[in-house]
Amino acid sequence: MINRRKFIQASALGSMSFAFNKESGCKSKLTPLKGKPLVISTWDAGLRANKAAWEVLKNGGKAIDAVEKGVMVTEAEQNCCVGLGANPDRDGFVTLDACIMDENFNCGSVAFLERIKHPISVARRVMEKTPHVMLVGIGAQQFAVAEGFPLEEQKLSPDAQKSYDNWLKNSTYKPPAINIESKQGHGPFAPYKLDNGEWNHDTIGMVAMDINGNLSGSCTTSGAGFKMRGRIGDSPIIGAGLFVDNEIGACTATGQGEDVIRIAGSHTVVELMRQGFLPEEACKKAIERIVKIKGDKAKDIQVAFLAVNKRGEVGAFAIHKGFSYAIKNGEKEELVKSKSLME
Ligand code: SD4
Repeated sequence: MINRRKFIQASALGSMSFAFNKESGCKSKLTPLKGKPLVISTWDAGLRANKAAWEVLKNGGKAIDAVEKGVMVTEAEQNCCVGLGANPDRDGFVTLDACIMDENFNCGSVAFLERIKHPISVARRVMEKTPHVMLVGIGAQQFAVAEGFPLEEQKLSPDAQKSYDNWLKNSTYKPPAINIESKQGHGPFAPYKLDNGEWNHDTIGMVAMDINGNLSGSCTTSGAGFKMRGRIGDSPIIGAGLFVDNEIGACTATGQGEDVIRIAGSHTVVELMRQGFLPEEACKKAIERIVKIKGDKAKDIQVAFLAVNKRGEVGAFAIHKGFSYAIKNGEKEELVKSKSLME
């Protein structure tokens, strides 16, 4: 346990790019990792998204460009995951949420956006071309169209149609049990295998560090399948689904958005890293906080955090097993199974 005096010391020093090292008991500088870009992202689809991000990073490009280009790959796949081919809400409409944040606390977000293929790019335009952080619904769509994004016809992917038809048989509205591997099935709030053998998930969160050691992040989702119309999760909410503090680190979240919002999840993880916790420890502490709040109900929900600190150390933690993340840097490209509190 970090004591009060040390805690205050750590917080104060944190703002000067120092952090208290809990393990060694001495303060250490969080030296930016320069010259060694890296990208991490949630779930299996992150492997392909990372490749696109890497094309930007390896050529000395900026992290903000990498995280946009990276998740655009997943948005474009349209196979019942993220993007227009995803599971619809319970009224049959696909509604999309996304946000993006750079190394200078600039951020942009869209939510409840319909018929636009790349919500992440609209979020970036909100960041760069408006005085606002967040646009939603029809206003977000109007802005996108004014910015030249084509208005697509909604057409569910075959997987999403199958999934929705199946759900309509009972139309049970039961939000819990998002993304828990042991509750697989072709139903709401549960992942299932796509024809290519990959697990379907409706969100990708990505964080990258570029050659200059600068951090940025992105997060894009169709949200929970068969959600109430108008429901928005954590993914477009800065501080919940994504947070970047370029002096300390960055974090993204996936899983049951309501419970990520409740604790301002990604911001919490970054603040824990500021106190000196390593990324995995910080993610674990945030997960423990959610589990404490949820009590018995924690067995029905999945939440996972994925974080990187300014030194380029990466860590993740989930409530349940089954969460994996993709990592790519100059040396490796792999899918890593996250640790979890529950089996
Ligand atoms: C949400 N956090 O809308 C998203 C869902 C998610 O993998 O992450 N699914 O609550």
